[in-house]
Amino acid sequence: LQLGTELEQAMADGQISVVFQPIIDARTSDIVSVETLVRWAHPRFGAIPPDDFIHLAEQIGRIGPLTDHVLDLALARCRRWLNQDIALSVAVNLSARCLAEPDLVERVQRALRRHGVPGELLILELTEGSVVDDSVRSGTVLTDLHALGLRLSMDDFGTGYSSLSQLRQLPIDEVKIDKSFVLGMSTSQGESFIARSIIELAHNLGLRVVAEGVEDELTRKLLTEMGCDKLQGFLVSRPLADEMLEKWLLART
Ligand code: G
Ligand code: G
Ligand code: MN
Ligand code: NA
Repeated sequence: LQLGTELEQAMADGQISVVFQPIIDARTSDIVSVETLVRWAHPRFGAIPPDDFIHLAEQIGRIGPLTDHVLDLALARCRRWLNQDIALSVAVNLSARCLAEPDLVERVQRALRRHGVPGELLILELTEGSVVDDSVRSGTVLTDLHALGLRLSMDDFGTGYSSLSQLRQLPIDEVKIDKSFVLGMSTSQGESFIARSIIELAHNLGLRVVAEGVEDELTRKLLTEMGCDKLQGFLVSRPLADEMLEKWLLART
């Protein structure tokens, strides 16, 4: 919990940064978006993994400010790409807690305006756990976010409790097949079958599908044949710091 109290100062000091992992169109291999992943370079403890401090931020009620900070960094970059005529969508992860914050929609709207980024270029990644919550499902937060023009993506799909029929009732645009299934695809028929089923069902519901954790060529080939729309994983690229992403983009065009 000591760390938690340092979080605010860490944001002010620039210890909290983001990296971007490219996501490509499965058919054309064009880059279509990047996922923003937060990093904490602690002066004494070194790199602290997000899995550790995000949980902490939630516990001490500071996930809101952290999310705003990440959104701010992501949209600032997005604006700079726009200035260079690169219309790249940027995805930001939202923890379940964020959806319960009454001012979330307003904060997202203000952030888009502040950076002059159209909502169409923002993707918010939600976890399955957050949308099975009754208050989220019965409330208007997802519809209100969607009304800003942004897209909603269901992260880690297949590991939680949501069903595709629930997804149909919510304004969700795409699902991300959890990497635990994708990682096993080249060696296990069972995993491949799960991926195929998710893609078929999602397409029948009019949703796009992203596969994350694509690490090898065989998996890429299988997913593309299954009609998966977008691919993300170490085969395409690791998460990259801003300067490296620009080099990566240049090298591909
Ligand atoms: O690279 P990776 O170790 O970044 O991410 C580990 C986990 O942390 C993933 O589940 C990812 O979704 C989550 N994560 C990364 N960045 C953020 C963020 O900005 N907000 C939230 N809520 N989760 C994040
Ligand atoms: O939960 P979320 O999907 O937001 O987490 C993204 C996480 O997945 C990050 O920690 C990122 O570094 C990791 N990741 C991205 N691509 C790959 C991959 O190809 N293989 C593995 N093992 N992890 C990946
Ligand atoms: Mn994610
Ligand atoms: Na995921």
